[in-house]
Amino acid sequence: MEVDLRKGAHKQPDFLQLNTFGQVPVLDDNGTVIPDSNAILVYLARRYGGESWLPGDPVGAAAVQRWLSVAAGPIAFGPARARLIMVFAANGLRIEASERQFHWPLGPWPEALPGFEL
Ligand SMILES: N[C@@H](CCC(=O)N[C@@H](CS)C(=O)NCC(=O)O)C(=O)O
Repeated sequence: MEVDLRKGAHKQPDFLQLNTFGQVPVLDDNGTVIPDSNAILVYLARRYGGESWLPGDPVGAAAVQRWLSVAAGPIAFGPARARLIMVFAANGLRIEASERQFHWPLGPWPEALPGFEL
């Protein structure tokens, strides 16, 4: 389903029924509705993947969760927010703060995370 963010379709009642936060993405998998990118990834891994997609053992599960947290934290508040400001001219957000965070996730520290490969 297409959602025209520029026209505010994500804030209309029909979309808010799918995601009360009025945000994309939302997955509709044959009637199973899952909002939130990380929740979607967990759903898809459990529904269609196997242990290699989302391990059940403590260390493997923690490694996956760590990457999901990176996506929801520094990536979301750095490059993703910078894009929001530049592409959608989002008001009330400061480009300087996002630019600062844009650079540090791309620095040397990702190599310390399990499963990091370039
Ligand atoms: N935690 C959410 C964040 C989603 C998000 O920020 N989506 C942005 C587009 S990438 C959005 O819909 N922004 C519109 C708004 O917040 O009003 C996720 O990971 O799915």
